[in-house]
This record gives sequence, structure tokens and C-alpha cells, in this order.
Amino acid sequence: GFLENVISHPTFYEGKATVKFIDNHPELFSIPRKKDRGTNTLKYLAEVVVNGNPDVKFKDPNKKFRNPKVPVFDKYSGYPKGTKDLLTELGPNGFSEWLKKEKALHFTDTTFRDAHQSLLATRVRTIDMLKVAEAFAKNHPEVFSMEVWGGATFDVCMRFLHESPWKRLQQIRKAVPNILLQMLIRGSNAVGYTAYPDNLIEKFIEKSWENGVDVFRIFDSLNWLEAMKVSIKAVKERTGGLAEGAICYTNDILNPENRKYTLQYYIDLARRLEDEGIHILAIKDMAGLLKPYAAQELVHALRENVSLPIHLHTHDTSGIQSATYLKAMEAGVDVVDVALASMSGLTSQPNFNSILAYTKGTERENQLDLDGLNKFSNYWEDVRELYYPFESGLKAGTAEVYHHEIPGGQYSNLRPQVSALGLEDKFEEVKKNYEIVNEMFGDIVKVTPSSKVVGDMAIFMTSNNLTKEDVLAKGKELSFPESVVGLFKGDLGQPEGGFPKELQQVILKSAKPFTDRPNAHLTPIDFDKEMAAFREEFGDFNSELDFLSYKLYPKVFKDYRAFREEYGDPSKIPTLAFLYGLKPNEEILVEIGPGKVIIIKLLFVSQPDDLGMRLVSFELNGQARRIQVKDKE
Ligand code: 3PY
Ligand code: ZN
Repeated sequence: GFLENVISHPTFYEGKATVKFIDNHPELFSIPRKKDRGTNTLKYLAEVVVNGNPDVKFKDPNKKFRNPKVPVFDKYSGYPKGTKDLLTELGPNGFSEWLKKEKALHFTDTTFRDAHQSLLATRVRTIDMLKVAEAFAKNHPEVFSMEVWGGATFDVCMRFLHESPWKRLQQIRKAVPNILLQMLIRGSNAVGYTAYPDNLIEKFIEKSWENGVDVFRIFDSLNWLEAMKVSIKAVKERTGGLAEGAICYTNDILNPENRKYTLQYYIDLARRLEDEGIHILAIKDMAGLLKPYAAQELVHALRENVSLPIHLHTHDTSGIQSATYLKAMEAGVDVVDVALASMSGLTSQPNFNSILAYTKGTERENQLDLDGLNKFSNYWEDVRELYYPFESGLKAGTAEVYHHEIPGGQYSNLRPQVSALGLEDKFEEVKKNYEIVNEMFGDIVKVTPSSKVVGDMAIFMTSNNLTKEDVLAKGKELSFPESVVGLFKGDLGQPEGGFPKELQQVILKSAKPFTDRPNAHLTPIDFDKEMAAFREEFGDFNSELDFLSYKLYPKVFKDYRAFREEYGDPSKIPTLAFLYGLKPNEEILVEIGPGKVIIIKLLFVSQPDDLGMRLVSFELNGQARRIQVKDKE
């Protein structure tokens, strides 16, 4: 124990310890936290059995699940070489040259990130990814990249899954050493909803690379290049990874009434990104607005005007984006983003399996094995069922997206957000208002975080029964959502063509907007000083990575830590038990440490006593254990 350590320390033992002794030897005084992971796990399960997982808003008691089957692979073989090995060999510039010369159409698999962000509100847990990651990497090394991190996953990992996003990244990296791992980063908003100090962005990028990210897809939610420069530079100077600069596609280049987001606008933006030294150009069609013939024109024009490989991203909300990929493929796009069949379509990416199939026998054929991919799709089909409460409810493709322009990643979150406010009957109106708000804001690029502001304003107008005219007429008395005020102040940067002046005055009242970089108004982080304070406050959650999580999401991090203090690390609890608890006599295996598995069986739950306490009885490795839980009903 710690007392023996202190007593047997030579300084102390020889009677030379002064009051300084404690300061000089903090290692002797950090009392190791009791790591009874078995009890922590029981506490969590008991809580869910009695009160449910607060993130699960409804449960279907008759729901049946299948056991997801991991496709067969060779556990003992090494990994076949893939794009990660190629990047190591060629370096980022050489890699970019290689990609440009490739004949085959390449594929980024978004199943681990955007697909579930867009279909299941980002709720897929690390455990369900890790079960297939090694199999996938060994069986399909021809995949260009796997998008596995960034976007909303960072926040949701901590907030709802109580997992460390960094640990997720490290574990995926370990299981996938051969294929490029990709993340989405929102420029100076990193993986958050607001601007952060430049040196936080730089450190975040450096650490993301060190922990496994190879491809950084960098965008700005208003297509404002100024906000992307720090990230691009950081990737180039502090990592050996690929800087992929994205132009966010909005409106429609074939629409004659569109004077702002024209073909020329995108060409100019792409050229300016090329001047920043990016390695790959991304077209980020976050809402799925890029129609087939527009894609043909856009990809063609970009190939004429920049000499970078082109990576196309879309969402299949309209239902026709496989045609967009076909036209883009014909026009020479290098890589497209797809999701495994069962995790594709609608607000997610187009269907990997089917699009691969249409390259077969053409000059852009990719050697990827279709039957093998189909097995992985089957695995995900069964996993997806586990997360049924998070489905968005969209049943078929919709051409409404050309009006509301809601990004796929936002769509699956908007509905629950609207329901939580008691507005579920007004979802149609919210979508209509989303379109109206976009017009009021001067037709802006809508992608996180700007899309969230438009959503907040649409919900605000819906719940207060306000029209566009009302907002302008009564605006001085209205107190607008904080995010709306922030946007008009310049917190997210500057939109193309500036903000509409009249509305800006109404929203800001007497506050003055700024037009330079929001980051310029933020104090840089003093890492040494703040890190020390952080260690002081958070005890054993004290790594540099924890510190970054804290700086990006202070409140979420605090809650995450409080949860972990109480229940330990829940990431190894199987998903069904994590979300829905256990039924009496149900038994699960939990791997609480490397190779350390415990067997938990729920026996019974008592009636509540006078104070509302219930006793939950388990067997843990055959031994009876009881946990008391307050019934919150
Ligand atoms: C995100 O920023 O999370 C997105 O997926 C944007 O499309
Ligand atoms: Zn997306």
C-alpha cells in the first residue's frame, strides 16, 4: 500500500523528510483507485435493469435479435499490405501522385463513422466495430480508406457511450494497421460546434495523427478558407498524413437562379485549396444535393483546373446518388465514399457493394471482392438491429432534400431533437422552416456547425409560431437562440457574400459583429499551466489526450468522468445489455481486461422498499452479488 511506500522511501526512512517531501514525491501519494471492474459493471447493469438507459427513449419488448456473425478470417496470418503501407513508403506527396494515376475507382468505407452518424445518430459502439475490424482489414486490404473518426463521433462517444474517443481510435488502429484511417475535421471548429484557439487545433491534429489518423478531411462550415488554413498547415507540418481539403457542395450548379454557388465558385475554391498545398481535393456533398449531371460537370471542371486527386462524398437522401457516382466515375473521380450495403442508403452513403459491382468489367474495375463484402454487410445488418431506437424513421429516398438541404448527418439527429421539444407533429414545419431560414440567412453553406444554427433557428420559429416577416418585425424583442446570435456575430466565420444586413441588426441588437477569424479573438492555451491545473482537478483522468477532450468539450468531459468514476469503463459490455439491460436468467460475458472475462447472470430484481430502493441480484463468475438501486419511477 501507499503507506509502506512512503515509510520505506530512503528520505523518509532516514528521517530527512520535510514538508517539501510531499511536493517532491507526488508519485508516492497518488493512491491507486480501487479498480473493481466487476462491481462497476454490475452497478451499471443494475441501474439499466431498474431505470433503463436514459439514452433509449423507447423499447420494443417483442423485438428479436440475431447474433451478428463475423466473417471468417485468418487470425494468425499477418496483414496484407494496403494503402497505409503505401503512404509510409511514398510519403504524402508521392501518395497523392500515385492516386492520380490509378485507373481503378477507389472506395472509402464510412461504415465506422458517417454511415452510423447519419442512420443511427452516431450511436454505434466501439465493441461492435472492433469485432470485425481485423477481419475486414485482412480480407479487404484494397479498400482505399476507412472513415472511422471525427465529425460527431468524438462528442457522442463521451456523451452517450461513456467511451474515450481516443481509445476507440487506438484500438481501431491496432486492428487495422494496413488501411488508411480517415477522420472528418471541421477546420477551426475541430470536432466541436465552435471555434477553438489555433494552438488547440494544432495539438489536436498532431495527437490525432499519433494515435492513428492518416487522412484528415478538412472543411469549413461556411466554405471559408481562412478557417481551414491552420488545420491544413498543421497536417502538413506536424504529421505524415494526408491533408484532404474539402469544398462543401450546396445549392445546384445547374440551377440558373443560383448566382452564388456556381461552377466557377467551386473551381475558385478548389484552386485556392490547391494553393494551400493539400494532397487530395474532396467534394463534400453533405446533404446529397449533387445531381448526376452536375457531378459530371463539376468533376470534369475540377480535373481541368486543379491537378489533385478528387475524392467525392455524398449522402443518398434523394435515393439517386449512385447515378451521381456513375457520372463522377466517368468524369474521372478518383475515390468515392460508400457504406457497406446494410449501412448504406437514405441519409447515409451510397451502397458500397452495389457500386463496386457496377465497376466490374469496366475500365475502372476495382479488384475488391464483392462476395466478401457482402458477408460484412450481413454482419452490420444484424448489428444495426441492436440500435433500432436510434433509426431516423425515413423510409424512402426523398426529393424534398432539394428544398430543405438538410445534411444527412443532421437529419437523423433533428427528428429526436424536435421530438424532445414536444414538436414531433411539427416535423414537416421544421423542415419547411429550415428552408426558409436558409433563405433568410442569405443562402449559406449548411454543414456542422452552420447547419445546427439553421436547425436551431427553424425549431425556434416553429415552436414560437414565427414567420420570416414576424422575425424582422418583432425581432428586437425576440431573444434568439445563442447559436444564431453567435453566427451573426462572426463566431463561425464569414459566409460567401456576407450576412444579410437587416437581419443581422435585428439579431445582434447593439452587439458589433467581427469579420476577421473568430480564432483571433481566443486566447491561446498555455499547455503547461493548464495541464497542471487539469491534473490537479481530475486526479487519474490526467493524460494529455484527456486534457484535449476536456478543452474541446468541458462539460461533456466532466460528465463523462463522473460516469466513469461511478461505473467504470462500460465499453466492453455487449451492446444489448448496455442499451436494454438484462432479463432474469440472462447471462453475458464481459471482457474486463485483456483476456480477462467475467460471466454475469441476472437472477432477480426485488420490489422497491419504502424508500424506493430495489435489490438487483446477480451471479458474477458463479458468486452471488447484490446491488441496491434507487427506482426513479
Ligand atoms: C460532421 O461535421 O459531423 C459531418 O458529418 C458534416 O457533414
Ligand atoms: Zn457526410
